Amino acid sequence: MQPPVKTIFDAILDGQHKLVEAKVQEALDSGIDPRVILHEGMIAAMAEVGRLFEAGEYYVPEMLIAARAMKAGLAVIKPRLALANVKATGRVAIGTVQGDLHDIGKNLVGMMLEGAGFEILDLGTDVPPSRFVEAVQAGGVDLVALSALLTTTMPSMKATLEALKLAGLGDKARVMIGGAPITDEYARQIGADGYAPDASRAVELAKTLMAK
Ligand code: B1M
Repeated sequence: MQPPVKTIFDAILDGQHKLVEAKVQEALDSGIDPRVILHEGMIAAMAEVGRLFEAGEYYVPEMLIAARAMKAGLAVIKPRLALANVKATGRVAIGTVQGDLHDIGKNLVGMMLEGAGFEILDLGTDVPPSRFVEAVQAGGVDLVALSALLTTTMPSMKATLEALKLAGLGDKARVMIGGAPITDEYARQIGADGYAPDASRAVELAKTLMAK
């Protein structure tokens, strides 16, 4: 790992949000590819936080301050992920499903979609199925994007799909899903229109679904 990227990785692990902000800016200014900073420095650090949590070395407070540091870095890198003057290719209602408070992956997917020209309606975290239904009912939503990070909240995705169908909106908007515990097989099982394992592939998937 290049030294500036390693500094960002370490600063996220330590939860030093001000340092992360400064170091991400410095790395961008020095010409390091934003994708390298994002994947090798920032996303890798969050995976390490998860490993330390599982190993009993980190607890929820450490996860929280690491998440705050990650978000500080994402805010700096966001303009570099977004392309200027791209014509909107569709409107996406995105949210983390009911019971789930993890929003970093969802935010990253939202940012990348925005960068690809999609208009984003961010419904936040812990979003009940009824809120997705309302968003589609209000009109103008082409895609519904559901994120879940907990195995225990995966069923909220199924509940959201069912609620959309029950409201007669099954054909109004396509539904894509993702998040660490989600698989292609699960997407098929619950009848989602597609699954993407990461933010870049979420953009590809969104474009494919829009073209259908
Ligand atoms: Co939590 N947490 N957490 N956590 N947390 C995980 C998810 C966990 C895997 C950690 C572990 O044990 N190793 C574990 C889940 C285990 C499981 O279900 N199998 C876990 C747990 C157990 C919990 C609590 C239950 C802990 C507790 O209270 N005892 C609790 C639950 C709270 C709740 O949601 N109700 C909890 C709480 C928290 C914090 C609040 C402290 C914090 C979240 C802060 C925040 O998000 N604002 C937190 C964090 C930070 C994590 C880890 C460490 C990091 C998550 C993250 O941000 N990753 C995580 C461990 C891990 O993931 N290895 C963990 C970085 C992010 C860029 O990746 O979100 O995976 P990710 O998103 C990726 C892809 O998944 C994909 O693209 C993104 C970019 O490439 N993607 C999509 C995501 N959504 C998508 C949607 C798409 C397409 C792709 O289309 C729509």
